[in-house]
Amino acid sequence: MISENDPKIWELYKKEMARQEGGIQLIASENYASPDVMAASGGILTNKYSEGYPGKRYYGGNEFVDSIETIAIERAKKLFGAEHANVQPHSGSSANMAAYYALLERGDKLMGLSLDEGGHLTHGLPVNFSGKYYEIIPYHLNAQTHLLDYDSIAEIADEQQPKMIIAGYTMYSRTIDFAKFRKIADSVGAKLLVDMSHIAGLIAGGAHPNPAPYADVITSTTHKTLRGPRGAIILSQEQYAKQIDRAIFPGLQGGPFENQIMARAVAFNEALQPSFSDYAAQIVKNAKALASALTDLGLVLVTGGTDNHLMLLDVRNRGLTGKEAQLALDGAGITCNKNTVPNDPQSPFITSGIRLGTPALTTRGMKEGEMQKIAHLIDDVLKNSTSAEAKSKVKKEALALTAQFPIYKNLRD
Ligand code: DSN
Repeated sequence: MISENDPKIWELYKKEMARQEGGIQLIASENYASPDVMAASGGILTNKYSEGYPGKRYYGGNEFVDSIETIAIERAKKLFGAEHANVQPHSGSSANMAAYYALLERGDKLMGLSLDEGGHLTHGLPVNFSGKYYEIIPYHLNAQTHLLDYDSIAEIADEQQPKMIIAGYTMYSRTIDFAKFRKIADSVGAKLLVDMSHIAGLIAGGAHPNPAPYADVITSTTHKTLRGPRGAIILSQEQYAKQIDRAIFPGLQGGPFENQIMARAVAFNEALQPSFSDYAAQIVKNAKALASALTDLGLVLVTGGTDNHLMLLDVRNRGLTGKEAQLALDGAGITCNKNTVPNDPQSPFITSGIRLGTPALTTRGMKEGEMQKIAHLIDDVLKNSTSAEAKSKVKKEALALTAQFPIYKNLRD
């Protein structure tokens, strides 16, 4: 019992539990994993060493772990229609690192969307390993529409002849055309890597096109829209199976976290159920409802709306930076993250925008009606960001709203 043996930590854990239960959680990359997923993640598989792969381990006692990992692999393949799955990456960054390590040579040209326009650290930030070990060729969103500009991507690819092109983003609210990316990659003989971390749950539930028919390799975290435990997977065509597996182990990792792999298996099973498609569809409906309610209130959304689970709010017309907006919302029980907008004059630590996403609220059972209410709460805070009274009023309303949609009520105390 942590409460008795380590009360200091337990008190903080209880506060975090109350925060997750009582707050309006709009961080687009977070979700509420099921009790089954969390039980697996915190279970006895945490005790086991299993370097290697099912049937080929360096330690004894892996007969049951082998079966669990094999089930996780089979479920991942089925969920996304992939030829090969590696379920061992500890994180999305490890997964991307392994994919590059498997398919590129150091110094090769790697082409991805620049971070300040929606890319990821591992897609080529100069201070990240990706920016240090590979020659990064950034591509950009269209300066007017802020949409992916496939013609410009094709031109840059033609000029630069990259070895790999990355599709997949941390902040892009529109559908990605994987067929167009395949065509561009083929035109220059590049590999196509899709980092579907953000949209994996939408893809699993049929609410976004599946990259599997087009990509050479797909990487994904498992804890975002997919609603599994923290961690990642790599899917690939069979021809890359050996290279990918060797890149993860022994290339980059030692013992896999079999507790997390079991939790991934449980999450994949949940995502294979028909109800998960309803969940994925509702995430998108909720995002569209939130986007449209915010727009009606005079707030500005980059690209004017969303096709998926997230949106980017440019808060400059409220006289705020992204950092100020995030802080003000935090003070009112609404959690989101500051985010750069295209051509942001502010630094990534200040920013001019906030990113909002609906996966977690949708898991709670909220629907379009609640999104309307939440848009008003956000608007109230952004209009009165320095008023403690206004924030306290919104916080009470947020608590009342979330109380109607309990998430872990049976796990408390
Ligand atoms: N940190 C993740 C996100 O919030 O999008 C990306 O790794």
